[in-house]
Amino acid sequence: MTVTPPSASPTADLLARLARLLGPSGILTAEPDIAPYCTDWRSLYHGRAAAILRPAGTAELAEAVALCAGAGVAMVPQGGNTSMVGGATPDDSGRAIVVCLSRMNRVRRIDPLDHTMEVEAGVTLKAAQDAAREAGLMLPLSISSEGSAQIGGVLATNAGGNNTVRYGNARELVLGLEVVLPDGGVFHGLRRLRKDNTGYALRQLFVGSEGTLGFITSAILQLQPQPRAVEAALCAVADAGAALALFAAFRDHDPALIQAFEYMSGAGMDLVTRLVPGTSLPLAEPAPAYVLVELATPRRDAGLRAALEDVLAGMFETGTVSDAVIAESEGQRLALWKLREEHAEAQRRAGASVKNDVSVPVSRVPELIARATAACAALVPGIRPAPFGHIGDGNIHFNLVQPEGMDPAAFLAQDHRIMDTVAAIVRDLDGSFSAEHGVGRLKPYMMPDWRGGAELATMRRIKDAIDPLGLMNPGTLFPSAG
Ligand code: 2HG
Ligand code: ZN
Repeated sequence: MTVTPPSASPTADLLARLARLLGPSGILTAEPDIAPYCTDWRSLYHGRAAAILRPAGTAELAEAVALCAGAGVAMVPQGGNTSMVGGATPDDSGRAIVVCLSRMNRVRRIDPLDHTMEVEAGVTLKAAQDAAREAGLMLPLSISSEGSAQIGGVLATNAGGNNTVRYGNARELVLGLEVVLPDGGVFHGLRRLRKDNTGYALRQLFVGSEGTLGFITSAILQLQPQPRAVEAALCAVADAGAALALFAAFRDHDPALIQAFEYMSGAGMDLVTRLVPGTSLPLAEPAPAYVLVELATPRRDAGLRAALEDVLAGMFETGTVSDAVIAESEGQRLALWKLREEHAEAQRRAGASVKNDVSVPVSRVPELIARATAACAALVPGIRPAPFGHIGDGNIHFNLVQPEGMDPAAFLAQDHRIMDTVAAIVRDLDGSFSAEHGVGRLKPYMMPDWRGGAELATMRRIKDAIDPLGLMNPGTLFPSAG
């Protein structure tokens, strides 16, 4: 194992050189300007930084990185700052420099024949989706934080989200990448080829690297045809087993139609409708669990509505679905999605929560939810499990909200106990301790146990080869002694 020396503090001379290079809008050094970049969305981590860099382009960034690397200064890439695992928050040493690419926010090109788009890292996912839609195409990546999350962060963390069941994770959408390496060199890989079999697929190293190997500055993304029809329904079910029976029925009918298949517990839905203004349950009564299913197709005359109604009618007959509402307008479809997408926000409003972004084989989700619910209730009396998520791909957010009235800090002090309890069950079910949120600062301690031996050692060797000084996003992904 290589032991990385601690990074250096930026000197006044380095900061002055960076200021000359980037200009007044390219660097922030005043404490109040820096503060928002030093806390994560969940307020779990409160770091410090010597400066925030906001370069205007790749060449500027490359020069700035070379200066920082030459001075041995650590760099923390930060996109929309929506990490669920503290992956973009600097440590509390105050020595690191946070680098944001939000000024690099152009959609450079959309090619309607190639079905590709070239985007800069600072474009929000929502803006990229909108640009694709305006060009008559679709960027099929959808996550709750898409209004703030930026392409650079979305790719660096290999985001998953609601459409993974059909199109895969962010990784599957990346044809080409441009990356500024930790020494300021630039990897020019903005190719838009479906076939390019020329050695290691380097771009895939950076996707999911969580900012530990370099800065993703722009990407070529694979687009899809825009759907000609979309239908969504919210269905009341008894439990995750019934949700999977419904999933199987839609898949039997036509697997190519399923755009999203999301699970929500009754407890999670209750928090949303109570705590998030502008939401209400569009069913006669609350249910133990819900499914939000979306069907979509680019085919003409595909009879999507009939498909949805047929499958639901069959499921009513077997009792798998007890109630359902089909969106009758785009407004209603968005209202159904709001009930799903506000789950994280509702849980934040409910107090402290411990998140377990886990995956298991789809068939084992019911067992995961049943066992983890019982185990956590035994561990912390009054704990409020509110599992939800992407059941169609096996990724459940097994989140637990603190007991009513408990001190949030006292609850969070037990986070490892709770996470380890859930993780033990996930492991028993052949799953993963992080399905889509990554490892960040929250979960490196789990890496030796889960990815130890040759796997972690190989990751370490790759890290050492590309970032030998250990300057990129220190404290994330890798355990300190691993
Ligand atoms: C989602 O699916 C996000 O909404 C956030 O991945 C999940 O709050 C969470 O744990
Ligand atoms: Zn999710």
